[in-house]
Amino acid sequence: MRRALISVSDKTGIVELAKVLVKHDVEIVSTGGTAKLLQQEGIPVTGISDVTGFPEIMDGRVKTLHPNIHGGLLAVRDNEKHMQAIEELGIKPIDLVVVNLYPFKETILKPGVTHDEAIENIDIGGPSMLRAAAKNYRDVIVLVDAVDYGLVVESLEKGQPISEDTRLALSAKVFRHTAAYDALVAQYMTRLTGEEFPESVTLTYEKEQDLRYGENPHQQAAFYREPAAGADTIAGAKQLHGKELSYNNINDANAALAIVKEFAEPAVVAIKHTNPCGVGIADTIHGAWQKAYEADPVSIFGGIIALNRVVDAATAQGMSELFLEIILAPGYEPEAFEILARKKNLRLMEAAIGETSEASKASKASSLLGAPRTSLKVEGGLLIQDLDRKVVTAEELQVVTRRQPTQEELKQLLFAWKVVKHVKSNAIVLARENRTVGVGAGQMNRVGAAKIAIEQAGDLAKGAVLASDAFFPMPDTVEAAAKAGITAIIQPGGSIKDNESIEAADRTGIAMVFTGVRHFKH
Ligand code: 93A
Repeated sequence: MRRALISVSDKTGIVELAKVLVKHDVEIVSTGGTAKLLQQEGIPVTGISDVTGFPEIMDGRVKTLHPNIHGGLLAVRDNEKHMQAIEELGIKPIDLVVVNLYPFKETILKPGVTHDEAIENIDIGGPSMLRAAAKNYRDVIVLVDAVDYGLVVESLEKGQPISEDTRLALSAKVFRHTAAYDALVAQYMTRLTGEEFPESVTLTYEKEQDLRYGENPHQQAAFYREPAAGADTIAGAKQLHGKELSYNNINDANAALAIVKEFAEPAVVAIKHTNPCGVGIADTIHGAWQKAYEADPVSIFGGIIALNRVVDAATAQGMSELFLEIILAPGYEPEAFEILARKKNLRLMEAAIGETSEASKASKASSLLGAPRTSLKVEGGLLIQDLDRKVVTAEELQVVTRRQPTQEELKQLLFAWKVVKHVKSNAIVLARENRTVGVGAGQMNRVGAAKIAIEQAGDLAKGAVLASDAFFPMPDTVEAAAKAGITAIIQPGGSIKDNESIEAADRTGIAMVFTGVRHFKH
């Protein structure tokens, strides 16, 4: 390390760092205010103008924006042409950049701040240097955060070079920092234009469309998509026909997609208010449709349907007899499309789901940007978490009752478990013969959700299985299930009163299995 460029607005820790650099014979190049501070501390500094051959002009708007700086930052050290070019022009390599930016955020948060002040605090030269050094991270160490100064101090004191991994981490940190900095500038500027949702204009989202309204007509809304949204996501799905999508449509279709993607076999999901009202699986898509429909012929009215196979004519015919909002499928046979497209408003969508899926390709593309996440906006903040993609297999189940589930019960339990994961908590799903027969969603107590599901199943509750998204705090749900004639239960387990639920199951001949996994969805 021969030469460092230091240009900081926040001067915390800079003198200490500079002293160590000088001790190890590193030349320091610095801008106006920073150079002044270092010189006051008796630290030898080369002024930026001595390097650029230009004075800092226009109140500092142009001080480091010069090839003598950027050449020194961007030259790749083992590229002969690069090194020859800078040498011929008398440009010296810069090995360390320490920059933090004009305090834009602090400025716009100041009471009574003027627009001119805000504008003056948009840093141009600083991000340019940071980004140049971060791009060339193999050759240049870049520090944007005083917390990291110690890395350089330690490296110099111990005579150990900074590893490539650390350089990469420092580079990534810089790009995150400059991206966030620019996002805030973008938000500030956008707000001034009077456009809606400036807070959504972040670096990672692109506006897809304004929506007529939000959840309710008095709420304004818009839809933004991630640039790399996969073809198996609602943002990546294509609308082929029908009325414009609404806010609730998009939300519901998203929920429908998430469930139908759980299944490898032909599956159909009907959604109402983001909860499944009917899910069916079968050997054919038409069979699956019939099961999903029969699951709850009342609630499906106005529903959103997702299918994981190309829609055939028979299925299209069945669906066309109902009022539906959206159909989402990997494709439509021509005749099926013709039948459905007769309905002017029915939204027909294509997404890469199921066998014919582009999903693997799409998810590979998005995996470059990390694991899929989900977020929930709270007032003043954002909660972010991994998408719940946990899958439980038969081998992972722990039978806790005297009676083992039969093969058929086991199959239905695993089916119900896949569905209950997507139902709002407290959630109870009853299933039999490869379809749901009762869904209790979003209740404030678990037994309440069970009662709703049982009531909906009616006579079909007898002989059905039950899935619960979380453990039973007391044995009342098992008792209600037994009374209704339910024969098997799947639940996470883990309550301090598990034994009371197990006893109730044993007493009534129910087979119960624990997953060890909870699927809250709020
Ligand atoms: O006005 S700038 O965008 N133009 C520049 O060329 C430039 N170079 C460095 N701002 C520029 N800087 C910024 O000045 C740095 O990012 C740092 O925040 C600040 C340090 O200035 P000083 O050393 O005069 O306190």
